[in-house]
Amino acid sequence: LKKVLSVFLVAVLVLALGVFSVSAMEMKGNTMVLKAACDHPKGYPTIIGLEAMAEFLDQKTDGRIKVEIYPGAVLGSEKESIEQTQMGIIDINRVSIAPVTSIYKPISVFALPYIFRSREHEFKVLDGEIGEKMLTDLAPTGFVGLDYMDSGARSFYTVKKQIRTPADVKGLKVRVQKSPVMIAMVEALGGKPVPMAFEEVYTALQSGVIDGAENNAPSYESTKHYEVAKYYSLDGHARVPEIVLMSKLTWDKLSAADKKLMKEAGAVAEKAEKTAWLAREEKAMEIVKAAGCTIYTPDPAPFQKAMEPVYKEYGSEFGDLIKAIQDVK
Ligand code: BDP
Repeated sequence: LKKVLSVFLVAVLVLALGVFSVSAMEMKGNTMVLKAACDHPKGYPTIIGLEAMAEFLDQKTDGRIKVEIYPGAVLGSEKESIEQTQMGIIDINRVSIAPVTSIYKPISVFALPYIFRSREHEFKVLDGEIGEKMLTDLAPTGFVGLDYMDSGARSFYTVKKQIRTPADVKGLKVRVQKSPVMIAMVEALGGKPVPMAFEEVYTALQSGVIDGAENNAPSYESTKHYEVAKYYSLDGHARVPEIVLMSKLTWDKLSAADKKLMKEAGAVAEKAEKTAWLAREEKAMEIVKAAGCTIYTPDPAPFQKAMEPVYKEYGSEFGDLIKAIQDVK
């Protein structure tokens, strides 16, 4: 009976998926309307990137392809929005690659602590062969990657005391993205990782549910987390890139010419975002300093050393890929 039941359940699921997998892509006459999600507010670099993409497509197609941008996680928190993109409910989604790691494990290599030596190294890898291959390798999981975006480096911020060495992380409840590699990173430092949606972090810091979190300066600033967690330590433990995903269900409906255009639009978005990023990083640091936050730049070496268990874990599966990234000069 159990077997019959499970076969029945699978059948229902398959049917349900078939019904709900209608893509969000909407045709209004000859106009194709694509829904694009992002969890940042208007004015944030990632939104500027998506706007550049929308404008490029509008111009190149004389208004035949329109991208409607939904900022501020209005279509759902990042992890859930990624699942909606898989199902074709969202056409385009700008997300951090951290939560994508739980759907497509190999992409974890880009979220490994200190995997990239610098911004230059990061984008040499991402815009080169390794990064391009990853964008298309995602396809069986339901996405096509259009491009990457800059997200600087993530660092810890805390409510009560400054983190100066890995020992200071010990025992702290640190919010992380919903991503196994980010969980492993905090565990390696002896902290207690608390996976949580981005939108919930402010209240969690304020109420003491967590002792700290980690992010780049523009996110630390735009979310106002700096108001409740005043100690920012620039350990720069991970340069986790952003990625622009397109639902494979939407992608498959595009003509070959439109697919090509979409990839070009991805490159346009990446370029616009990267320019906006550098300016925003500087501005964010000015704002948090002016607000009285204590900024400390620790020696990254002991942090990097403490991450060895993470490399041991991921190295057993993705050792070749990790080496290939490190070998990019
Ligand atoms: C920001 C990313 C955003 C993530 C957020 C987070 O741009 O996509 O949702 O971090 O920590 O840097 O969840």
